[in-house]
Amino acid sequence: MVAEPPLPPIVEKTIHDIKNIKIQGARNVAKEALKSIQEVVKEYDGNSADELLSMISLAAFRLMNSRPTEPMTRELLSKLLQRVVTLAQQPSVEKIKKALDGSIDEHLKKMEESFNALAEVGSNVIPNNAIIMTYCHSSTATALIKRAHEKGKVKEVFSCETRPLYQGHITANELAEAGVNVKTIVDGASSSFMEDVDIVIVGADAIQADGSLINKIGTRTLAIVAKEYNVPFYSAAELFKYDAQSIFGFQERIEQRPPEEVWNKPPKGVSVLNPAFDMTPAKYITSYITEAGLVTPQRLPQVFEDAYRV
Ligand code: RUB
Repeated sequence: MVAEPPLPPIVEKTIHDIKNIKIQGARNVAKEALKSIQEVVKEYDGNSADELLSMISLAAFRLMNSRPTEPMTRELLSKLLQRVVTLAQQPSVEKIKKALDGSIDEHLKKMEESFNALAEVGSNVIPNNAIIMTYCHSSTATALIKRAHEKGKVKEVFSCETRPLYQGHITANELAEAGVNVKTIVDGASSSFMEDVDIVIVGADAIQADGSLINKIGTRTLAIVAKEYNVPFYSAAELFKYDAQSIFGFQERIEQRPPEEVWNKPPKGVSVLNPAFDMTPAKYITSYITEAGLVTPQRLPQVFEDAYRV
């Protein structure tokens, strides 16, 4: 087997942090992946256009595969790779660096704009004096809850702790720091509190062509419980969460994580399964909250196509 050339240390570190969930949430993964490539571009002090472009391509491919269930990272890095291809005939290293740096800045700026637009739409969806339930840590969901809080609309938030890695603690911390009244509950308690809840808001890792949502394991359970209690269930998702390959019948691959995260030393005869995500069918989702407004699961593929496949 031929050994792959080494990656720049910043890219190695970013991949390591993504795999270990130090960098978590689809949006942060995509953003940090882009930023690490930008740093490589900025720090390149060689004089070979070929060397620079192959280094960036390899880094992008490896980052894309750092976690399997991340279409936003795949989509944004693919766009960057398309830019790399257009620069292949460009002999000037400085011009390539400027073009890639500019292209990454542009992606990061667009991400920020859509994030803000989505937070505004989402804050309008939240009713006055709302009791909200959320799950895991989604920077998108927390952004819109914080925006609604600034408008004085949030009474309290139930934050499910989210086994096995407790990303719900990040959510609770972040919301408490913003002054939101937040209560942490164990995942199994969601149905005990659901009848008090006005609205459930979760994030999204991927949305498939049939409108289904892929998000942290346990999201589907929460959606089923919400339906039982007639509580609207929203997913806050930038359109880039849409898996454009799913229209061709490809199913998003669910990441399987190390069993030790669940039980470090299980007794003999016990095996541990640790899927990172699950799939919530479209019928449980009231609507996606996107930068283009509220989009029902059925309409999402078309809205994505209209926005990004010019
Ligand atoms: C995080 C998770 C989040 C989505 C959306 O899982 O499921 O809901 O990634 O996050 P993990 P965001 O902790 O395993 O990455 O809204 O920040 O993109």
